[in-house]
Amino acid sequence: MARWLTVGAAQLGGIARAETRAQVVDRLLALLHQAHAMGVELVVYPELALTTFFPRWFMTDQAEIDAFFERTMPGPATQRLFDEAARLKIGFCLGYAELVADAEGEGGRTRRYNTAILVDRAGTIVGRYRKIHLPGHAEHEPWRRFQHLEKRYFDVPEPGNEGGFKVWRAFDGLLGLCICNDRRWPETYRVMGLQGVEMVLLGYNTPVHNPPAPEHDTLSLFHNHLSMQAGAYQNGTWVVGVAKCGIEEGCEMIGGSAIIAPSGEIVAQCATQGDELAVARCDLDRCASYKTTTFNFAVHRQPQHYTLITDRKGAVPPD
Ligand code: ING
Repeated sequence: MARWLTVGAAQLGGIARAETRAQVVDRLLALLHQAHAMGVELVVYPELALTTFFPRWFMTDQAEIDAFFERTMPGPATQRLFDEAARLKIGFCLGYAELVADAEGEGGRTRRYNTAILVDRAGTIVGRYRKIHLPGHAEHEPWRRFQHLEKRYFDVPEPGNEGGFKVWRAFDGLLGLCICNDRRWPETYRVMGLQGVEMVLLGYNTPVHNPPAPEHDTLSLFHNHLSMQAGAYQNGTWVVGVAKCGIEEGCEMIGGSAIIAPSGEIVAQCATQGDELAVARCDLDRCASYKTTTFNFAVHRQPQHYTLITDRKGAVPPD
């Protein structure tokens, strides 16, 4: 018995600041058509796939910042992506900057999220995730070769109906979403693992150079795969990680988009730094081999010994 899902990792090369949404959507559609030619049923696009990675710049004019955000999804620029995907009966995952006026559950305040959606093969949004682990910093730090101001431009969602690592029944399986820095934190996968996740979809924009820790730069691709492969294996789930990469406005970002099996093995990978589709036929039933044995959570976990994980934020060494 197998539950096959043919997945396409739709990697993007750099998006120039001046590139219009229409030009970007043309690139997304080109990858969608490649996917259709290969029998792909689900296409995964990167984080913030509609614009350049704008948190690399310090901006103070809110109108300039908000130009990078979407107020509706689908919106004027993305409607044709939804229409074509539905026509071809291909689902997709798309990362974008989401501006929510009078957000419910947020006391009516305007909120700005780093968001990803899951769209089914009929073109319906069946899942939405707002990035929880926002890396970087909130104030201008001119010592850096480039900024990483996600903590300035995005809000962390409140826990509740919209906030959190969720898993949805879709594509005849259990699919979850996360975004970029989330993939480095084991809690991300485990919270979804505790909901039975069979495939985690994520996009990332990861500079090769990390200003606070340049000694990590040569390991950036290794850390990328290490994090996703560990998350996959330790939770018996597929992981699809898709890069926005290459040189984007002078900033070099890693590629390495990969489709990873519940075994932790990379079964497909992009090999360029540009727009490229990597495809794999994924049997969702392969998750059971791990979820019912080594990582049978109900049998083996001992949460009474894990309380520090939720009770404590920063590390506190013994006296
Ligand atoms: N980007 C990076 C990421 O987590 C980063 C930020 C780079 C953190 C290198 C640590 C080291 O992949 C985003 N957008 O989260």
